[in-house]
Amino acid sequence: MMNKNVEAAINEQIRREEFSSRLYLSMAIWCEANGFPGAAAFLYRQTDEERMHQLKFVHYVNDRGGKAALMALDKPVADFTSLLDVFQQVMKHEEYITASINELYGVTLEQKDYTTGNFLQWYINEQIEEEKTMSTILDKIRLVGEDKAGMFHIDKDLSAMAAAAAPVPQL
Ligand code: OFO
Repeated sequence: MMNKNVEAAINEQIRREEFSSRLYLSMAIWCEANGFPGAAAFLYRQTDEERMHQLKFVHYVNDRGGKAALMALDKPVADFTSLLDVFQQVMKHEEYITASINELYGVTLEQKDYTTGNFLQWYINEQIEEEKTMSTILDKIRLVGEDKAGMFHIDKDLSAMAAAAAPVPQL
């Protein structure tokens, strides 16, 4: 049987991952409507990634004899001032998710649930990768500033990144 405190903390994380998926969907919609099809493709893929993160937790809880639970979600922000604004918010959100995964890891240590702590290593590594990717994108956007041609190239880059990325695993 799963430790109840760990189960509750993972269910909270399930909510955060599900919200991440919605937030990136909202950003993808804005990008698509504002002339950034590459950024939109990149963020639509991130939406699927986050759903996969959510499902991975759902299956883990259920497989260990617990019960995954869904919660109400907030309405994500829908308006952005620029592509820079979008990716600044992505970065801020990923930092928040990293902190929440670390907090969850802390709960598993407190509860001496080392099996779940071990399972969380995958998420810890995933966050390192995601923060790195987002910070690279953000650096590029900052570099071109308001330059329209530069922006066009960044959007093309994001499109290529989305096309080259491995398919999101179906869990
Ligand atoms: Fe699941 O939050 Fe980053 O990815």
